[in-house]
Amino acid sequence: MPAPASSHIGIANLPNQRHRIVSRKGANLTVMVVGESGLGKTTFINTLFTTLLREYKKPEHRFQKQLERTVQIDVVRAEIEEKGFNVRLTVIDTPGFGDYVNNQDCWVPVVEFIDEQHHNFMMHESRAQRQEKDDLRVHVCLYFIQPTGHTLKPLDIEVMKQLGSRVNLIPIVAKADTLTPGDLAIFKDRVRDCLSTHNITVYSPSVQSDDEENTRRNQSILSAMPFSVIASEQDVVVNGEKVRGRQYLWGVAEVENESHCDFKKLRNLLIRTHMHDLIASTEENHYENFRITKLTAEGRSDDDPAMRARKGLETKMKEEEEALRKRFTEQVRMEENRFRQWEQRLIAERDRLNKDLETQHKYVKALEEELDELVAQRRK
Ligand SMILES: Nc1nc2c(ncn2[C@@H]2O[C@H](COP(=O)(O)OP(=O)(O)OP(=O)(O)O)[C@@H](O)[C@H]2O)c(=O)[nH]1
Ligand SMILES: [Mg+2]
Repeated sequence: MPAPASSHIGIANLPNQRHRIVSRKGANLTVMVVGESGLGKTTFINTLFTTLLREYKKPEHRFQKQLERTVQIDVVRAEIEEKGFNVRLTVIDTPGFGDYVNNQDCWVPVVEFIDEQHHNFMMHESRAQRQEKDDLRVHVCLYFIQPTGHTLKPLDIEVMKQLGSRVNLIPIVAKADTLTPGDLAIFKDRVRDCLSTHNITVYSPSVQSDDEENTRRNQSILSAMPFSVIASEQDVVVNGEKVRGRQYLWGVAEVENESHCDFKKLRNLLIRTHMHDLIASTEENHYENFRITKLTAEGRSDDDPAMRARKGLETKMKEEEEALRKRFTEQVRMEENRFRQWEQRLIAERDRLNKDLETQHKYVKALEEELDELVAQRRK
């Protein structure tokens, strides 16, 4: 039986989060969904919002008879509030990969989006006058995996490598209702093995609770990774109760039933148990890594005078190089002009000589004719 939507959220349900975020302003959490096309990313977002907010209304453009492919990055927002504690939840839906002969670089726009948010925030931070800014730095990226029953595809491995080094990455087994419980457990094991073989960094929380009960619960949540999910836009009736699920001839696959999938565990992790850690680790690790890499690449490091001196030297060298390049180009241009004039003089000279030759030719021909005539007269 699903719990009432409002009971999931709230200050009372934030046991192991540091209290810094539990301010009057509340918290902003940005979640991104990524993965192959048709794995149920958009359906998952709608399911998440509907199970969080009883009154959730889908954005206008999402009302369609049938879900269409997501064709551009789409931002969906909702504010969850209880007892003065607000979670402003932003979910970024991305177009699915696939259907192309070459999917090699299909992840580039997603990675660019993540980097761009870090970049925008960095620019905003460095301004003297900072106004309230729409901060879309991604706190957690849910990567949807096709429930093939085998293992990860090379494309999944490549994309997750890129994502894992930038954001808190959580792998998700999509459409869990299409695998039997036994096959799902084997598939999860294979995915875990594959992730560790390829050194893919997945989210692992840095918080250690003093409370033994919380630590045990955290461990049990994380051991469910990769989380299996079932998403659905429909309510179905189970034992006279309306629940979110997918109706089959054999029965119902329930979204919020923990023996059917890990949707509830995942939602708890995102909104309740690990929200603060996701936000803090994005700030402290991922954003910081981005900032340092960016500044170092630009040859600037806040506290390194040697780096500053190197940057000055590099700028000077660049200026000198530019001046040299200009001088060289100018010289080449002048030489070219000189050569062209000389070439033109040569052509004129050649034409004059050709004309002379022609005149001489005609003169010789006339003399020959005259000679022939004289010889003929003599014979007569
Ligand atoms: N069996 C099953 N089908 C699902 C599940 N979630 C979504 N679907 C169906 O899968 C189809 C594709 O769902 P979408 O949500 O559009 O998939 P998407 O990942 O957003 O696809 P793109 O926008 O193309 O990337 C729809 O027909 C959904 O009803 C699920 O958990 N199980
Ligand atoms: Mg979609």
